Amino acid sequence: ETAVVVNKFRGCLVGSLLGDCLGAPFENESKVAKVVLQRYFDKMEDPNFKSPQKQYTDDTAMTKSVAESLIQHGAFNEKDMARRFTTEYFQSPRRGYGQAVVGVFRKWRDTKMEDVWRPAREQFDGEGSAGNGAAMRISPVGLFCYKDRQLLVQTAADCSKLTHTHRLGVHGAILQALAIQQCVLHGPKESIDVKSFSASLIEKMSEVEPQEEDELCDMGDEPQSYQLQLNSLQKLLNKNEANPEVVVEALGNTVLALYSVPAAIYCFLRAQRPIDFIKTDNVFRRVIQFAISLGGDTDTIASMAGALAGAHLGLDAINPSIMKHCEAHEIADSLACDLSDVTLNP
Ligand code: R7I
Ligand code: MG
Ligand code: MG
Ligand code: MG
Repeated sequence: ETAVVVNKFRGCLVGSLLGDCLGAPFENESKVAKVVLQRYFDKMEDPNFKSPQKQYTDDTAMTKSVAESLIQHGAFNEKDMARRFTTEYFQSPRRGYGQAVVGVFRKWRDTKMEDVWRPAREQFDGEGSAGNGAAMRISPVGLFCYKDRQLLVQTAADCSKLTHTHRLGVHGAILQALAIQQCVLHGPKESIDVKSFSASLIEKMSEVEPQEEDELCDMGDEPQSYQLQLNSLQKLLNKNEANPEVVVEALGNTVLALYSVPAAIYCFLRAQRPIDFIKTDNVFRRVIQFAISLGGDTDTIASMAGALAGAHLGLDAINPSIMKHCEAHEIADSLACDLSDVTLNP
């Protein structure tokens, strides 16, 4: 029981790292050629293939900070987490951070974090960022809070609001954390019932999203934005859709959380079954290869999808040759072990 959960934590953080590292070279390509991608993954799986390691990006840099902070304090600590984001950014600024979020790091540095929440609220003329930067780093929260949904929703919201206060940025992170939780609670060997998995997310998001039109923000905001996206996701599942263009048309593939978190969850769910243009029996590989095939924000969509696949299947399901091609895979694994320790033995 404990061993299973530890394996899932490790699969989740390593899976998130691999999606980021392997997806990063394709970021912002509007279309990724299926043949190129098949060959890329075949090479990565070949134990004799040598190449420089793929570097991780901001997605992993920030995920590491979230994990380290939770491990250190055994709880969410806003100032500590903000300090880690800032230190990490100024040590290694060229990891492909979003254009606006670096403004938050600078304000934290310049104001000595007098009010840790304020810089994020000031983003985009006071609207707050709706980018996927909160969702991309949320898997340690989904793991750490997996036993308590209320705590999970609250912690995901707090963690998001350090940099992203737009409702859609926050809710995207909550949705991804809820999906991580469902993967941890699900038996590793049992196949996922994709309909009940998505129905359960819709049900939970109905408790998170407002019921009525109060003050709506822009960027695709509606009272039940994520529930609407999840309804589209279910329609695609019913059609067993695997054509990247159709998936992108329905769910999006951009840097906005609303148009990338549901896409990542779709990739995870659809790739439980074979996909004709992806030749592999390895489900983890199929998930991230499918995610990258969508193009657009490939590192982030593959990272979020990879975190879900790893949290479902566990570390054992990830090909070690692929892992070795990714920078800092040992660090992700060791953080996952430490995080499982503070989570299971509080
Ligand atoms: O969300 P964020 O941390 O960026 C994460 C993305 C991932 O793909 C990473 O891999 C990395 O490449 O960046 O950073 P933000 O700067 O907060 O948001 C990202 C982008 O989303 C912004 O630069 C804007 O283009 C867009 N965006 C918005 N545009 C208009 N109005 C986010 N919020 C808004 C908004 O409210
Ligand atoms: Mg990135
Ligand atoms: Mg980018
Ligand atoms: Mg990205």
